[in-house]
Amino acid sequence: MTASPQAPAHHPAPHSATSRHDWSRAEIQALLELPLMDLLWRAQAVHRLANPGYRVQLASLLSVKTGGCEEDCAYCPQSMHHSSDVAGRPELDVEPVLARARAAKKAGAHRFCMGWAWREIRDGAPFEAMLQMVRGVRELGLEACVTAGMLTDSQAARLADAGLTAYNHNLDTSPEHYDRIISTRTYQERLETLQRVRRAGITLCCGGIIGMGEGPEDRAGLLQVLANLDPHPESVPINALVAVEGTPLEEQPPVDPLDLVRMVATARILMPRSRVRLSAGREQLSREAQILCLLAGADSIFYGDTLLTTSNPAVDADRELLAAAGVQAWP
Ligand code: SAM
Ligand code: DTB
Ligand code: SF4
Repeated sequence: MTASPQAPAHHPAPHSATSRHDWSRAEIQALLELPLMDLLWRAQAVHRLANPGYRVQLASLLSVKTGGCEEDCAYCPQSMHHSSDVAGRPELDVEPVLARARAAKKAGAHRFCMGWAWREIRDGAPFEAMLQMVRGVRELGLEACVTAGMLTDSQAARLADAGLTAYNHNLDTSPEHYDRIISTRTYQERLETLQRVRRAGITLCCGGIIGMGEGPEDRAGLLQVLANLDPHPESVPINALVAVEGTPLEEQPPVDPLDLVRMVATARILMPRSRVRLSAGREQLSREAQILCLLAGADSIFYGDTLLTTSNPAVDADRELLAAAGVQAWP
């Protein structure tokens, strides 16, 4: 199966929410800094047109290959450069991964995301296993997403043929702040990986993290690069840093939940038809702050007790959250 080169955006085109790809950084920073009530109002106007039911997609996440990664991403507990590295966990085989996918489907997930702590995909047995996992997840009727670092054109084509729905590769922060976070891979390399994924006809999941010591102009800068991609990434994960002990960012102060609300709302305005995924950091948010994020236009969450190596709210708590907000899981 080959994915269509022009994969449809998540939401149908609303009449008045046209997609732009020429946002200036100043315009975006002005949105981020609007009085909160005005920002929420604008985000809701866009969101209600694109997703009138405020439906939320549930995505389940599993780390297939954990730790021992060659990159030095300052936020990441899986880098071999940090004392936090959770090395020595065996890589999961195809069957246990598919068992987890079946369980996720039974629990109500709609997308199954699989992570590999790699700098890049290499050809060989682990890649063949990845393709089998993708085929198996698709056969269950779930969307399949992979995040595994950089890849070649031919690897992207083989993933597309296996039926991969989305490839996650984040820009993480602004081009200017990036060098303070990662030294082993350039921003340009990230953009090239995104282009390869697009060329293969796989949808893009691409976003970033707040709470890494960046300024307001960096948050606007990240959103500017994302919003000026044409087409927009179909899925935009917005993460709040989970400050893990043993990483260089372990002492970063927690993000103000309202800053996360502002990021989500601005992403929603800039990318009306994309799925905005409220990702890492939800455990640090109150129920009410999470509901504000849903109101601001987040329409997806990671669902399940763990992210890759850190914890996530319990499934029951998330069911209660959606019920309290009066929104339904998607579809
Ligand atoms: N190795 C692959 C890569 O970097 O492309 C895939 C896995 S990586 C863990 C996926 C994304 O998770 C990162 O790009 C980053 O945005 C996010 N992430 C990792 N650690 C995080 C943390 N401690 N807090 C918030 N987000 C995090
Ligand atoms: C994304 O942007 N966030 C997810 C997913 N894509 C792969 C990962 C969050 C990881 C949080 C830290 C951890 O659990 O290791
Ligand atoms: Fe490796 Fe990905 Fe973690 Fe960076 S974010 S250290 S590439 S696993």
